[in-house]
Amino acid sequence: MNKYLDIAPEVKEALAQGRPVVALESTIISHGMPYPKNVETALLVEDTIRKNGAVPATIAVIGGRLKAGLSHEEIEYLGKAGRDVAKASRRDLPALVARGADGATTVTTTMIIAHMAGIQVFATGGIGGVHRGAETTMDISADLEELAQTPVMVVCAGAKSILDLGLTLEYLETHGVPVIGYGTEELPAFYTRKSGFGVDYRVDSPEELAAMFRAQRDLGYKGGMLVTNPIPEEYAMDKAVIDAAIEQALKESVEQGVHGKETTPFLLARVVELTGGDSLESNIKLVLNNAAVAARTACRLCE
Ligand code: PSU
Ligand code: MN
Repeated sequence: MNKYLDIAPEVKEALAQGRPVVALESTIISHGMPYPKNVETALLVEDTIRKNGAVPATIAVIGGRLKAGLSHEEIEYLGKAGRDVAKASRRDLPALVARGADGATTVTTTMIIAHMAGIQVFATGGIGGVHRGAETTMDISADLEELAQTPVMVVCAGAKSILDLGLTLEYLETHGVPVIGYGTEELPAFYTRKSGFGVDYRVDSPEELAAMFRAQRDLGYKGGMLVTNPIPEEYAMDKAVIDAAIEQALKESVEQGVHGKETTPFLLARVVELTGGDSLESNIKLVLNNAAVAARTACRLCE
């Protein structure tokens, strides 16, 4: 085991016994949602994983230790600290570890630490991708590169249209990452069920997802798999409302010169403010929906 890694006792025991475990990220807690909804959601997601037969392992960096499985107190701390906690991507782990610092893990670093711990399935809300205007800014999330090189299944609700979804799919294709639609042929766009872009394969059950992931491992691929699970119909947002909020947030980010790692948290927070919290409720529901699919798939993978 990596000398910087701490696996929570419950997670360690489940892994040793070959029982299902699902990883969860912490940037969604500290940078993706406001306090206290973020903490409530994080705990609710853990409950959902348990109700669906798996053990949750929320991942973060605390005091320079890579943590797979957090206590309620640690989740509360990350939620309360919010954007004061460093958003930790791949490039940040060496500094955080060396300095004994804290970090909220993105999809990228959650995949890295999950894989170190031996966890194969990870549930979140949305992934990072190719940003709109990337042809000049070169802002492409490290999440895509990680999906190309780390063997973890990431279950999400697609990507927000703060990104260029077409270019994000092109990037994933180039890097050999299978994009699966769960019960859909169309890539979901996070708040809405449709994006206008197709996925590579549609699957309709956790069994099928487990079979594809197993085949990917058996083929010796190094990378992971992206499962996109549409938000339940009743919680989906009106496309015109969410598109207008995203356009406004993007416009402000350009005007204010927001760039680098700040871009995504800025856009996420502005969209929540501009939609008066409706988008936050949708966000919570879709994460819970993804947690259930991830947990059921992790169960099938253990059979
Ligand atoms: N997109 C969302 N919600 C999120 C994120 C992205 O809809 O919470 C977070 C995730 O942690 C993701 C990270 O890994 O932002 C991507 O940041 P960047 O675009 O800077 O790579
Ligand atoms: Mn970026």
